[in-house]
Amino acid sequence: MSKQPPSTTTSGNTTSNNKGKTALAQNALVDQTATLRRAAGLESNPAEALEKLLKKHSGTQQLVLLQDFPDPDALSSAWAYRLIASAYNIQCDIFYSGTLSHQENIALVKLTNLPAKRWPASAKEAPDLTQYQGYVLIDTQGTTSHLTERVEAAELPLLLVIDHHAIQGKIKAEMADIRPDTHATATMMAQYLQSGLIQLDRSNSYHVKCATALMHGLRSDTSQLMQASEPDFIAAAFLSQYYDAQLLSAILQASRSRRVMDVIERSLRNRQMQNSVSIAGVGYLRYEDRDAIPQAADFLVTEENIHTAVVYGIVHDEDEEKELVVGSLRTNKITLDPDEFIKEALGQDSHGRFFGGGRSMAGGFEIPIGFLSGYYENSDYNRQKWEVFDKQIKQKLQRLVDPENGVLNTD
Ligand SMILES: [Mn+2]
Repeated sequence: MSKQPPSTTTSGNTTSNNKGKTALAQNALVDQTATLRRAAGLESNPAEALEKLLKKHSGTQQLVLLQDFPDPDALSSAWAYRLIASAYNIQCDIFYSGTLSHQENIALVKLTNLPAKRWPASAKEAPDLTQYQGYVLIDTQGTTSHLTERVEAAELPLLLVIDHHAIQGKIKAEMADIRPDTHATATMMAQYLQSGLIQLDRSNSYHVKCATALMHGLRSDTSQLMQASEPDFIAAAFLSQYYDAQLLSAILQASRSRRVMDVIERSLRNRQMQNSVSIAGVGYLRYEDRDAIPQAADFLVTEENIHTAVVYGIVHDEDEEKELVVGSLRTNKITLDPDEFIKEALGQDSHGRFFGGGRSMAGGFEIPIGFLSGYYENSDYNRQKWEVFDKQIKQKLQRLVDPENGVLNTD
């Protein structure tokens, strides 16, 4: 994405370059999606294409990879895929590399017995990759998972991608169903279920739990259905025949931990507001508390006259002695594309990989600290390091928020 010219919104010119560019970018995306779907034989019927793929790979074992810090949409969608695949005699193991840090995710996995496992960093605890004939990406295109490198190194073929994020680049998969215009992967999975690939059964508690998880995933990716569109409502209506409302409410009642509350408090104290955008750096966090960042962003975006919030902090992993800047963006502004905003604000690393991206209304980023990593109790070094990163991220974000040069339409 190139630098945007100065905004022309003040002149009342509604056909500003910004809007033109966005429309162009969207057209390009639609074209790309169409090409991908055509290539995957999805033009007419994704369910048919998936059935063909499953039949072809019947009797095999597959690895299903999720983003490093999977959310309810990813977890539930992977489970639904596993359920469908098992009907075609395919066994799936679901893995992620980070942790489940949001209390609702932990509650979801515990209460439904959701079959996803952590793939730890140490090589000796890693699964034996020779048992799998291929891997599948759900709710990600691989750019948000550190596991893709490992399975690629083991030369496992990528069989299938089911995702609703903006297209992140070329994908070499046997089948790719990527729909950036859909709000949740859970919606896509509900459509696959509805098409009859398997028959859900209300008296089967495993099916009921999976439908409940999907309902949770669908709701959480659509702000409790407030940002849902027609296909999401239809998917929710389908799931409503099978899900357990009491179980869902138990999952939703998981309370915030004290450390999450502390991070929210820091974000409130540190927030800077400009042009209806609230930006807050929250300093250092432990790896397990990383999910406090999106929760703080969820909270800041509820303030009056604020349409977008960005919260970031330095997450340090004591086991691996590595540090990362982790950030989250939340917006209520329909015309703001989080994917475009994050990519434009933060740019790419030396390998040309973006530091993050997004879906509708939300986005996230991760910037490795590399050589500067290392956390020292109460040291000056920690403070200086934080100040440098804090300042640099603010500069980059504020450049876009600035009405003179920004890509944000402030009307
Ligand atoms: Mn999702």
